[in-house]
Amino acid sequence: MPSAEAGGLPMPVVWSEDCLLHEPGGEVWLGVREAGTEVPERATAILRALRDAGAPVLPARRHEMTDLHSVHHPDLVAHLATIWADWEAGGYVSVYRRDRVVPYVFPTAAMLAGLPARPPAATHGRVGLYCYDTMTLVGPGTWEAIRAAADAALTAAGLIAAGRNASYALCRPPGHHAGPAGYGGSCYLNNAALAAQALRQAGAGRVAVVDIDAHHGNGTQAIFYARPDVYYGSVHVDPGAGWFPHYMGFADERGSGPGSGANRNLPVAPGTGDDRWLAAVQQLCQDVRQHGAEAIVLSLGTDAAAADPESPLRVTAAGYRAAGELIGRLGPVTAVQEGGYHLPSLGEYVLATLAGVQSGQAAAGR
Ligand code: SP5
Ligand code: ZN
Repeated sequence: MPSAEAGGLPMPVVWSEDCLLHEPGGEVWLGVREAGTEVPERATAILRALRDAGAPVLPARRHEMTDLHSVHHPDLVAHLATIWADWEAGGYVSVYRRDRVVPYVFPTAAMLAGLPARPPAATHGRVGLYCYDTMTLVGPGTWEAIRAAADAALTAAGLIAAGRNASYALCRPPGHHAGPAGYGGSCYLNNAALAAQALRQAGAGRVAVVDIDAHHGNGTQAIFYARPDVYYGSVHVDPGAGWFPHYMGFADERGSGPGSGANRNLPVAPGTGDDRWLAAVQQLCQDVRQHGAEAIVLSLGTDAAAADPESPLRVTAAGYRAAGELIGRLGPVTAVQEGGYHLPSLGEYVLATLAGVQSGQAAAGR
C-alpha cells in the first residue's frame, strides 16, 4: 500500500457494515452460474486501505424509503424491498432449491410487440420486469445492503451540502447500472444518482456526474437523460467493441429534449491506458466547467485498472490519481464507489483517486 501524503487522508469515508450483508452467491453468465467478482471482500479491502491512510470513517445515516423515490420508480424500490421475502414464502428456496432470485423471462420490446407489460402474477415472472440481466442476484441480505449503500451516498452528499469540499461513500452494492425502474450489472439502486439529486435539492443549481468506472453507467445516463440540470459524462470501454452494457454508452447519445448536450459518452478501445484515458477525463472536465456545475458526483469505479478481471482497460494507480486531481479542481466532490474487482489493488486505486481529488482541490485553492 502506498503511504498517504503527509497528514493522511482527511476526507470523510461514509460506511455501513450492512453493505457486507449482500452475498450475491455468484452470477449467471450465459446460462451458467459462476463465482462472481462483486464480493463483500471488495468493501473490506477498500475500508482497510482508507483507514490505514488515516481517513475518518463516519456511519451512514438512515434515510426514508421515500428519499429513494427521488430518482427511482416506487415500484422498483418496493420490488427490491420485498422480493426476497416473497421468494422464500413462495417456496423457491425450500421446494425449487433456488437459493437466489434470478429472472428467466424478460418483457423486452421484441416480446411485447407494442403491448404494455402487465404486472406478472407469479413471483418468478415479476423478477424479469425489473431485472434486465441474469448476473444481478438477490439473496437474504441484499435489500439491507442496497439500502445501506443508498444511505451512504445520501449521507456523503449531505456532508457536501453542509459545506465540506469532499466526501466518499463506500457503497456496496454499486449503483450506476440501475435506472429509473430497472436493475442489473450488479447494481440495484443508483447511489450516485441519489447523491446528485440530493445535491440539487440542497440548492446546487447544476450538478455533474463524472463516471470513471470501466463500464458505461447506463442507469445514471437514463435517469438524467432529458434533464439539463444534471450533466452525465462517462469514459468507459467501448460497448461497440463488444463490452457490457452492450446497448448503451455510445458517443452519439447526447441527451434528449431539454437535456440535449448534457450527456457525454467517451468510449475507449480495449487496451486503453493512462494517456488516452486521461485525455478523455480531461474532456469530461472541460464539459463540466462549460455546464457550470456547482457540485460534482464522482462515480468511482476502479475496474479500469490494468489488473482488473472485469475490463480490458490498462489504467495505472497513478492514472487514477491524476484523474482525481483533474476532477478535484472542478469543485466540491462527492465520490461514490462503483465497480473495481481486483482485490489486491482495489484499496490502493481508491486511495490514489481520493488523494488526487484532495490535491486537485488544494491546487485550485478550495
Ligand atoms: C458496477 C460494475 O462494474 N458492474 C459491472 C457489470 C459488468 N459485468 C459484466 C460481466 C460480464 C461477464 N463477466 C465474466 C466473469 C465471469 N464470472
Ligand atoms: Zn464497472
